[in-house]
Amino acid sequence: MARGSNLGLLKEKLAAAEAITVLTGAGISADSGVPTFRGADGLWKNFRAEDLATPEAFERDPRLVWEWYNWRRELIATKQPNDAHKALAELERRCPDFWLMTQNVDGLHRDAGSRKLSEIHGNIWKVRCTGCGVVENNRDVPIAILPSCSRCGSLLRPHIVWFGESLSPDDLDDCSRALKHCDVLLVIGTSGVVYPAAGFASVAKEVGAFVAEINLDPTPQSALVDLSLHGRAKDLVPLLLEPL
Ligand code: BV8
Ligand code: ZN
Repeated sequence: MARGSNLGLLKEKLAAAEAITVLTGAGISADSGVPTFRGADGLWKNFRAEDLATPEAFERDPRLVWEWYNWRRELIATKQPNDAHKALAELERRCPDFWLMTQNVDGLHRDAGSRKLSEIHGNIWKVRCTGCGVVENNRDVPIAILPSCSRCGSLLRPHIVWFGESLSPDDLDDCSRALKHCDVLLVIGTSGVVYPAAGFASVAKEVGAFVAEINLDPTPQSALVDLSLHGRAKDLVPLLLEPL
């Protein structure tokens, strides 16, 4: 089907939907200048996830891991939400039953005004104490390495879900609820390979939701979804808000 008719169909489905759920990945922030993970210039081309984004890596070399996060903090601090982030914040305002699940840790959805939001892999602007577990906002750029907890003195870590770690039970509950009762699931700018988020489209399909993907390229999820729109998120997502 041509893009025009696909776009029209998706707009009709959104207009008729009572509940809309959205899953985003690094592709939506690529248009703001934040690097993706698996693209040609993706972070995992130059860095090994095992060396930087696992609890074992942090135990082995917390300084190296913090240096990598400081580099990303410096980069993300200069970035702004783009038209796709803003359009999703507007969709939330228009749809009373809305939930946004993001794998991104950059905080740009919140900066754009989204509030009905699960940041399922955490947030780069939060730190967590490895001793007492307290979570605090921290926007220092760069953060002083090695940072320590003001309450108990233990080492602080990024409040980010690394490979091999479980997502928060509250986030999983919120996502499960949003997936199991939505009429439409939009999957935007994710390669769809990291679990559990990679399984979200199947959950929504099983309950009969209409599932649409917006991505530059086909993904492993493309065969499963009802409709794919190919292009930049910042160009396509705002079109969903235009009148039918
Ligand atoms: C867990 C944090 C239970 C770092 C991240 C074998 C089989 C199945 C599963 C597993 C397995 N082995 C291990 C697992 C589990 C593992 C997993 O899924 N591994 C995969 C890789 C095989 N998952 C976990 O460990 C998760 N926890 O399962 O808990 C458990 C516990 C113990 C043991 C087992 C299980 C935890 C996952 C947390 C991962 N944390 N990183 C950080 O950010 O600091 S993952 C990393 O990938 C990022 O967080 C990122 O958000 C996420 C997903 O990537 P994407 O967002 O999709 O980005 P990507 O670059 O891949 O794709 C970008 C897309 O955008 C592309 O499709 C591109 O075409 C598109 N695009 C680009 N530009 C645009 C665009 N689209 C539109 N417009 C554009 N302009
Ligand atoms: Zn502490």
